[in-house]
Amino acid sequence: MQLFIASTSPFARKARIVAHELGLGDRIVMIEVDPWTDPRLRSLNPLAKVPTLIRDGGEPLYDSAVICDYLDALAGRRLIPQDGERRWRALRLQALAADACTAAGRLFAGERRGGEDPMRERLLAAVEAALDALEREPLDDVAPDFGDLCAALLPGYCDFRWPDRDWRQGRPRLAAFAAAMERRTSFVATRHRAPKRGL
Ligand SMILES: N[C@@H](CCC(=O)N[C@@H](CS)C(=O)NCC(=O)O)C(=O)O
Repeated sequence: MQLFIASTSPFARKARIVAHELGLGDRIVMIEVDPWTDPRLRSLNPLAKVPTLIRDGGEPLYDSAVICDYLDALAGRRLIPQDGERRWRALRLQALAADACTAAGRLFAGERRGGEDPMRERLLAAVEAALDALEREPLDDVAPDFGDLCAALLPGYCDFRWPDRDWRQGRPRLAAFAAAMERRTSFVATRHRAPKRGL
């Protein structure tokens, strides 16, 4: 299988972390691209977004949550709880972290462009409220499921985009959780970084 990724993308990082946690890393070739310019991506995924998973003998899969669901099924259902309240918790945390990362990405892009961003206050409110919600959430850094893994993506992405902004202030439980998660092999191996030269 091939996974089209970008090193700056929290959605690609989610799929990579899940592959790693499931022990599927060796079966997936990572292809780092710039989704805005890569000539192959739109023919594989009409949205031209990362992550996109090319399966052996199947339609490409896209949207990080769908890719994670597929990988979890391939590995024998180990990370996404299949029923009960734990399932809704995991899917809710996935949705919270994904949309908050989308808001954070738009916020960052607006700051980089400069000038007035009419959406700034709303995006900032979404990121701050999501971090507050994660502070209140009982999160598991010992035997994390899909929801816990996703929850750790937002603090990691904030650290990458705004290394000088202290989201930890007033959020000691989330800070401790994020620190523990960033020590996991799957998180160390997928840490955000600037794109490779030429991308
Ligand atoms: N809902 C998608 C979001 C993926 C996404 O927005 N990826 C960004 C990188 S962080 C991208 O590829 N952007 C290129 C574009 O929007 O054209 C997912 O979860 O996979």
